[in-house]
Amino acid sequence: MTTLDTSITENSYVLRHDWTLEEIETLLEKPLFELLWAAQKVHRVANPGYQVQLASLLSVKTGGCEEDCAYCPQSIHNSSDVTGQPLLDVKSVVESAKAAKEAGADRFCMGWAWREIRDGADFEAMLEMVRGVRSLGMEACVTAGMLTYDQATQLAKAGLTAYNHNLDTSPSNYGNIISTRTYQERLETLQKVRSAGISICCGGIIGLGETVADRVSLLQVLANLDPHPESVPLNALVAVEGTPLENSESVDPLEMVRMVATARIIMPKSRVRLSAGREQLGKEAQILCLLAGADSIFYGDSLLTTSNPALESDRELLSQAGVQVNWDDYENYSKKTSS
Ligand code: SAM
Ligand code: DTB
Ligand code: SF4
Repeated sequence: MTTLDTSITENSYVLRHDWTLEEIETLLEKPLFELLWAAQKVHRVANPGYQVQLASLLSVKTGGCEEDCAYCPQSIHNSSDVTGQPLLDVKSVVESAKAAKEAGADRFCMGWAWREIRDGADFEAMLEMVRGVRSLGMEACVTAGMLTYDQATQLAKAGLTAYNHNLDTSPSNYGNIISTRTYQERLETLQKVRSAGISICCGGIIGLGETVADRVSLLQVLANLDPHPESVPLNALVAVEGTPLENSESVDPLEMVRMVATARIIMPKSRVRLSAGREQLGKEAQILCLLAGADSIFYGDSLLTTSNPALESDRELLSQAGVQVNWDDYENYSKKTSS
């Protein structure tokens, strides 16, 4: 029996960091039902009693970004650049986090359309926002581009739970999507975050025109990080007008199901987040993703600059799927406001 067979046929899971491309491709291309069954077995053993975590997103600094990511409406290189948006202040960000908590979110993710963090008033405000979100008893995640080790340490001291920094696609496809930074720079930032003691949120996007081999290669880089990223967001491209990818063919929803299931098997204990592009997936495919081991969604009417399913329709989706969610804050708040 090969290592691959033993990782997924027994009622146990293994944390490995030596996944080969062949092993990952074999999983990704398995007959769908076999893949789903293998992913479910791993998920139930690795994460008994798991709940689906609701994370809300807020764009603190929108648009005007110097990087040239081909998928992103916030890049100055794309004609969709969302300009003229002032930076949000600490009070309004913490208020949004409170509202997200009352709607049922456990985690609050804040985004800055920056190439890198620079020291100064905006960074001090970021630290204050992190402290504010943490004081609500929520997990706090920041995504703001590259940073120095010293900045990572200050974020850790402020109580930051996780830093989101995606690898997006395979090393060999990266240059086709972004030319203003390298894969190596991404990996170095992740290393700084990790050594400061902050957990890593790192994933990618499908639908960028990549091949199956690119997806396999992205998954291999993620799974061979040691330890695995604690959080792995999987996005389906939201094709935004004015970006070079605006006319990309839409992703077959089952491709996302396969990505989620494979990620679950090779990174058994990581939180796999079904991220951007849920509106295009449809209800049934989202439920299949939850079945395949996705254990988080972005919850809230908007992502950073694009829309996301409405809160009410997500509550219905989660209830129809029959998954466990920690609704304590939502229920307490609803009781308080209705009495
Ligand atoms: N500037 C920071 C950075 O790039 O790390 C943070 C913000 S950036 C918007 C966060 C992530 O959102 C990107 O790495 C990418 O994976 C995802 N993203 C951005 N635009 C997207 C789109 N149109 N469709 C799907 N995912 C997208
Ligand atoms: C991630 O992987 N996806 C989220 C979060 N991390 C920051 C962002 C999705 C952005 C989708 C496009 C937009 O709304 O601008
Ligand atoms: Fe800037 Fe991030 Fe958008 Fe790239 S993905 S253009 S780095 S905001």
